[in-house]
This record gives sequence, structure tokens and C-alpha cells, in this order.
Amino acid sequence: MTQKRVAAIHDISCFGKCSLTVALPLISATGIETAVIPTAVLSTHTGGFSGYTFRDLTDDILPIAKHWKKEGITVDAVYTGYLGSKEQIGIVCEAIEYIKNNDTIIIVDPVMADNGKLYGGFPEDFPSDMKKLCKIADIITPNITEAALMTGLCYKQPPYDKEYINTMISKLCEITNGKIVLTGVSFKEGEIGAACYENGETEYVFTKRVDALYHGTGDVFSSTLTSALLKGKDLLSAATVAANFTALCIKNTKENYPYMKYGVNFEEKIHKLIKYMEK
Ligand code: PXL
Repeated sequence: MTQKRVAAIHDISCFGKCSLTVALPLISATGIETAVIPTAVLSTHTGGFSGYTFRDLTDDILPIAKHWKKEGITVDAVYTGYLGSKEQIGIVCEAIEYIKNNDTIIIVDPVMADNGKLYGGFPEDFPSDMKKLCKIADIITPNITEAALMTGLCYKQPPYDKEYINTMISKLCEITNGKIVLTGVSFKEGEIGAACYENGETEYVFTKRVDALYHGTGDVFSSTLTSALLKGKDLLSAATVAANFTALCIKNTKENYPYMKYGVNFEEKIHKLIKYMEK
């Protein structure tokens, strides 16, 4: 069996454990090669720090993709996350055309918002443009806020009723023909999980909710979901691995490391991720 390869297209937040500093170690730890196309370099992520530096790498994205094509480099999956600007959405769509072959799966995490709010620095019409990237995806992994912003539904706080989640999923189906893993779903106190939609059916995976919010947990979830899918797991099993690992990291962080904006301590639990992948 040849080694699988992912192209991860996200920013590098130099401090704060999100995007590529999460995707690279986690996907690599599962035995999958992780090639990268950085979209921007920031001194920290944008959630909770002020005065961060921001270097836009828009001009590098297409030349990297074209060079890979010239070299005959192909990937089993493209996994996109935080993009540096609205302009990058179209550029990333074009870059994917250079990188993919017929078997490449395109996983789009439309990273742009959480807890009812767009992340700082994104214009109001960013979610509408992000739909273009979701349209070409085989799998999208929005959280409730991102899904609300893209579908025009109002954002609600958990716990949800089934009708809200079903409506959200059917509206997301108008945006993409891909599978949907909607994160941050909860129908009762004390649980959190994801709704997984494929072939007209929605199934759910839940874990115990740890009462703490940390930065970068969406990246932990989508990175481990990507790994699990490439390791041959079906959508629901992959989401189960991702949900359980993310919950474990949050629990471990809450017990030991209090700073929300410093991200989760996933490093000490990587050995567990490898076990979850083997199950
Ligand atoms: O975790 C998502 C993320 C990634 N990259 C940057 C961010 C955020 C969320 O705020 O600011 C730069």
C-alpha cells in the first residue's frame, strides 16, 4: 500500500495551536504525509490576541500548485481551512484544479466563525463567497455558526431541536453536493457532537460535553476526520474518532492548562489518536 498524501491549505498561526500547527502534527502522526500550502503567516491566531502580524501569501498559492503539477505531484486529499482573504477563495478553487486527480477527495472546513460571530478581519460577505469552495467539496465540516452564516438561518445557542439541524442540513445541501459533517450539534445538556449527512441520511455522533471553550478545536476535529477518512473509515466512524479525540484533548486541557486562547494540549494524547485509528 502506498503512503497517502494530503495537501493542507490553511494559515500558519505561529503561536496558538490552530490551522497548520494542528493539521501537520496530527495528520502526520497517523502515518499520512502532509504537504502544505500556507495561506498566510500570523504571529498568533486572531481569537483573543491583539496586534498580531499578518503576512498574506495569496500570491504564492497558484505558483505552488502549478509547480506541483509540473513535478507530477498528486494528493489523495485536499484539506482546506482558514484562508487569508476573500480573494483566496477563488484562488484556492483554481489551485485545487491543478493539484487533484480523479481520486482526490476535497475536504473543506469553511473556517470563518464561531459562537455566532465571524472571526475578526473577515468581511460580512465572506460566508457567501465561501459557498463557492463548499460547492466543489466532497465533504464540508462547518460548525453551527458557519452553517448559519452560509445558509442564512439564524444562529441559535445549543441545545438544538432536530428541526433546526435538519433544516440547516437541507439548506447546506443546496450549497454542496458533498457529504456534510456539521459540528457543535447538541440536543441536550451535557452532550456535544456532529451530524453526519450522506446519501440522504443524517446520523449523529455525540461525546460528553466538557464545559470549556478552547481555540483550535475545530481544526483538531477536521484534521483527525481527514486522517480517519484517508485511513479508510466511513464518514460516521471517522467523525466518531474525531469527536472522541477532540473531547479527550479538551478534557486534558481543562484539567491541566487553563488558557483558552493557547489552544488544546493535543500533543500528550497523540498516542491515543493512533489507537483510535486502529479500532
Ligand atoms: O482555528 C481557526 C483559526 C485558524 N487560523 C486563524 C484564526 C483562527 C480562528 O480564529 O484566527 C488565523
